[in-house]
Amino acid sequence: MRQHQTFNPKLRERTVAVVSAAGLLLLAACGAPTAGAPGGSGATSGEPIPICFSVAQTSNTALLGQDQVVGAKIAEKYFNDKGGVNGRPIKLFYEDTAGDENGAINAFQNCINKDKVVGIVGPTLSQQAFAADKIADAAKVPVLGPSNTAAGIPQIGEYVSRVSAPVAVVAPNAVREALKQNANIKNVAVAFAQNDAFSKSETGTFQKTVTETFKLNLVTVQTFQTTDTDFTTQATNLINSKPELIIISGLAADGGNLVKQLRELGYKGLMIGGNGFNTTQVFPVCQAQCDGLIIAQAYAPGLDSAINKDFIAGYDAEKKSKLPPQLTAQAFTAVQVFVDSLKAIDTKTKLSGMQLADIRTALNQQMLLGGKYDTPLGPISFDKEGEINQGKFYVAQVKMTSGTEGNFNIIGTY
Ligand code: 1QQ
Repeated sequence: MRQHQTFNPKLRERTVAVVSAAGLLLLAACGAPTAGAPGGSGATSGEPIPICFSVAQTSNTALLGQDQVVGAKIAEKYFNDKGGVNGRPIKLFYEDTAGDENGAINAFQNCINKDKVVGIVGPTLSQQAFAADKIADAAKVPVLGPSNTAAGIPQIGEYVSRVSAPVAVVAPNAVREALKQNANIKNVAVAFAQNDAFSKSETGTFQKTVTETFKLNLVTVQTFQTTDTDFTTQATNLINSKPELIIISGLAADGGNLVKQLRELGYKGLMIGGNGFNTTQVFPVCQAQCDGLIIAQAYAPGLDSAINKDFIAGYDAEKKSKLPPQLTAQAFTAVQVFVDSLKAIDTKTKLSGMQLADIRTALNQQMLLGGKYDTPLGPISFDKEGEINQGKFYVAQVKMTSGTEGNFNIIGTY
């Protein structure tokens, strides 16, 4: 029943899991015969395999979380229609984390103890991941971050991985594109949300890219809170520092408002928004003033692969658009990684004969084996710490099409 005991030093302490009450329950529930071919299409039968999808469905952070729920719903239907896990369906438990640390901790506890899931996809924010992931790690429940991009996430614990490439890899590309659009950029101003772990991590990357990689002048660093709505002071200070480029690391609501207020106060130069802007939900916030915003991304709808086309068809059926945003693609990918990994485990040792604790451990180990997953993000794998290996990245520029609607047009591929 135990698998791959020695391949990964991170996992070498693993011992055979004791038979827990939860494990017995799962075992008892899993006895039904299975149908459908591995990886193929077909009917599913038997007790569904429980997976938690735990992101922000309420609070300001739901501007980001709603995109993620869409991706999870598409994945749940798509993979179940294709035969689930070798014939057994999956069932996602949508536990709302809201926007703060306590919300994420409560949601994760529900996933682990109430829903008794094999793994958790979530939470939305790195700020929440640093609080909640260690609870799942201590319970030996694999967590797959769908959107946590701060430095240090996979290092939280051996059960923590992510499909969201880190800011250090993704963010610098936005500065490269800005310099292509204006070769005369010399002075750069930045602003970041100082109460948010991702924003602090991302601004560090941006500031280093500006000063060390491109030897530009960092003329001011302004701070704000993710709860702020009035940015008059920061916007005035940013404009007074006379930058040719302003870079903002915040979340959709606060960041979007800062962009809007900068334009309203007369700033005409280029602007980069970080990963917190990577949702179409930011468009109603900054409206016409979103236009021209440059944003680095880890997904492009144009990727030519069968799985990406299927994903886009699922998105189109749901949202009447062929341009899914990055957070939706990453959410789909996270569910896919769990499904593909569970299939691989089940092919070797039937899940129906395993204890819940052993399935959780095997699922974590399976991801860290270094195998490739063909996803809408392209082919990905994980390193031994659970960090994603991804080959291609993109930079988009916002084109507003009406008052509150717009698109992320891909302008660069890296
Ligand atoms: C993080 C992020 C968020 C902006 C994703 C929604 O990258 O918190 O790490």
